[in-house]
Amino acid sequence: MAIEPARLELLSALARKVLWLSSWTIHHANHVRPNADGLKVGGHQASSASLANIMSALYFSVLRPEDRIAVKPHASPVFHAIQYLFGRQTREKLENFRGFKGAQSYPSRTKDTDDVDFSTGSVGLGVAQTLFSSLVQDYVKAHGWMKDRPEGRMIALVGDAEMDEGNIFEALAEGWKQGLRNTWWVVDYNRQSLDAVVREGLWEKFATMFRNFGWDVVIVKYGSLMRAAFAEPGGEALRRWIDACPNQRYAALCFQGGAAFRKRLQDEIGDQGPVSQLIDRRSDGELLALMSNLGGHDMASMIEAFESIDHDRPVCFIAYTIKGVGLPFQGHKDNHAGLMTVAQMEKWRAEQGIRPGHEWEKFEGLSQDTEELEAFLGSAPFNRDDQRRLTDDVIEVPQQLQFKPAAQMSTQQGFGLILNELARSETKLASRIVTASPDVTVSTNLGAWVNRRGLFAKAENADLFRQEKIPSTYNWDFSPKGQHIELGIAEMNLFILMSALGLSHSINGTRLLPIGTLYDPFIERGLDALNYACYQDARFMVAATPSGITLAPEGGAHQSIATPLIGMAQDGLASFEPAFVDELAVIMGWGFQHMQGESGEGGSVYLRLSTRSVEQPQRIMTPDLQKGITEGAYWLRPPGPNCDLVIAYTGAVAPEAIEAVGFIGESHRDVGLLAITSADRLHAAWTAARKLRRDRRGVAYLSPIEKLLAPLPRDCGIVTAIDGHPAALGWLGSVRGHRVEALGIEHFGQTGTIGDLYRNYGIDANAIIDAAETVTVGAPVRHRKMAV
Ligand SMILES: Cc1ncc(C[n+]2csc(CCOP(=O)(O)OP(=O)(O)O)c2C)c(N)n1
Ligand SMILES: [Mg+2]
Repeated sequence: MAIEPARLELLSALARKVLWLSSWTIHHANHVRPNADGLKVGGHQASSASLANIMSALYFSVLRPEDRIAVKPHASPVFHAIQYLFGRQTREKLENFRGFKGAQSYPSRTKDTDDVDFSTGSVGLGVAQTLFSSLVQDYVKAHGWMKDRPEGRMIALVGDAEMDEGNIFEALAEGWKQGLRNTWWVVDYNRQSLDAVVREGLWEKFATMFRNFGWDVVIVKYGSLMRAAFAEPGGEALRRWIDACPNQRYAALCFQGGAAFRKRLQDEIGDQGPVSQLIDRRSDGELLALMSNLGGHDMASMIEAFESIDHDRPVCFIAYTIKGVGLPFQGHKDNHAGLMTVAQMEKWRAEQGIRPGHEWEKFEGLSQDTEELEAFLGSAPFNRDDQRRLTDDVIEVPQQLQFKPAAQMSTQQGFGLILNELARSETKLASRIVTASPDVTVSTNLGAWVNRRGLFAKAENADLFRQEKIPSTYNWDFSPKGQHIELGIAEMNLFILMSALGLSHSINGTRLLPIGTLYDPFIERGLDALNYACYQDARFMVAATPSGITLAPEGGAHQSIATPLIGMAQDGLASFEPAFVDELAVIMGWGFQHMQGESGEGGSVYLRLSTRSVEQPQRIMTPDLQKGITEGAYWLRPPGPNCDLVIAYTGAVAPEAIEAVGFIGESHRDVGLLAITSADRLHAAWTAARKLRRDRRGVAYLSPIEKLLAPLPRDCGIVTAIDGHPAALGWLGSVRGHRVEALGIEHFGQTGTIGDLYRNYGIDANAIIDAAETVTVGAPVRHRKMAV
């Protein structure tokens, strides 16, 4: 369907404006804005220019309000320029591009103010996020929560070198398994990465792969000028030459200009009558315009390509582009961080009829009528709804989550029991929980939940073993009402799915409470995706189990050391490591609320759990105890007035800490036992309290850990113990200046019984006793635990 000439003219004019504004934004930040450091802030003019036309086509004509877009990191200035033209971005923020509180270097859902759908920056993640967001939309629709909202298309603008990131392929395979729809990936095929020119022929392989996974592949190679030239006599020879020209050569010629193209064409095609005439008819400028008129830079070609899609299957558009198109360094392999000089910018400004001092004016230099342009922008389908960011009510969480108690249990088992009780209940909370796991559903104790709530798939698929009456503990029925999403083993996919599910309230207007389970060490496998999920303020709960060396015989290779520190350091993630199941129930209840908290207050939750079965305390869960558990610590045995030793422990080593206190108690009367459920929350509140006291002198507010340690005498020693890196608790000594011996794990990899390993790495009861002696002045401890 041919596009109307008047509309084409307006769109092309706006695309030129977007290229100008995005380049000017970067130029301004580097050459105009006073910069006390004297440093260039950069901004990737070439990388941005590549997408100016494609994104203009999308935003000004193709997109609808329900569509959600992940923009390639370096196209951030293009995104902001488009929002500026729409009236959603301020000139102030553009002038302050890459500055403090200015428009962000890479599109940021949380830090930008102009309606970024997905934060990008770490290449590959935004791309996969669109795929998982589409699956989440299907999930919401299948559960009957879309109401009358139309389905959105999830669209990623992808750099061609971005496709080197493995997580994209992991997502692609998962998407195929789940029957992906409504997803468009638009590849900016400029054949350049950061350092280099993209390997010849790689994209043919990719195109085949996409088709194999059921995607429609649309290649937009030639612009309309090119297509018109191909129709002229000799045009076919020109097309053959273009097709045969290697990436690097084409890029170099685009940089060198029309005269270089002419010489090359003459040398290689020779004097062949019609094609020579075709070339000779054009000036150097016209020839360059023709040769750089690749599909991605041609408005008519892009609009046609987008509008030709009449199905909801996933589509990969491969749009040929030139990196830095229209700028003096177009096509140069070193252009990635290249900036136009002041002189080059001056020349380009004048060529476009933009008067000095009028650079920010929306329609400066355009010949079209201003009112017509404004009206056109105002009527863009993308702007039909006032509010693209949606929301949903907060879901009520009961005061106490139930579980069937047992005298001996592990926290992992407790997690399964708590979810089982939730699965039995007919609450809104239970209906909005979605679980997912990368092939460790059963081994992380989600089995009972899945048995009751079923697996999610768009089509019913009964468990064949059950149909055949073969006994099995697990019911593996798939249906559109199922509430568990079973993933393949890729942990990156788990975290990107958590990110997509955890933004559903904002994207689909339906709040979901996602819970992902995985083995604790594999958090590191998906860490960047976890980081980005938190960065976009997605809300989810991760149960990571088993953890530490406590998983002992299951394999040295699966032991995790660093995760308690990751949990502390990860912004937007509250981390807990309970020892007992009643603590876990309190933490999960708090977690479901925290996941629904306002932006800046709420966040996601990480539970570091264990398979070690430990004796459970028989106690009443008082409000005070609940408070201690969620704030991060409480006294399991409070210190007296003459306390000279505190044992502070976290998680699975609770029995060793309790045992050590028993032995030590024979010679030291006054020993405190501090149960730490969240080093992360304690540390965060302590930091915040110090800041508050610095900022508002005279404020006497103490954080929970300061209050807990306040009664201890100055010469009291503290021994900390955790099945993880000792630094996770070692900081406790800085709170009030107590001496600390921090026990934990710094090496891993050996199998054995829990007893063997605790002894070997020094977190058993005797190690705690030895450490206690080094921090106390009193009599030595007489008894040790006998080796068994
Ligand atoms: C995970 C990750 N690794 C490295 C980078 C640094 N980086 C930014 S862009 C880029 C290459 C971009 O090439 P391409 O995707 O082709 O985009 P283009 O600049 O050509 O538009 C690299 C390596 C990054 N942002 N994220
Ligand atoms: Mg590229």
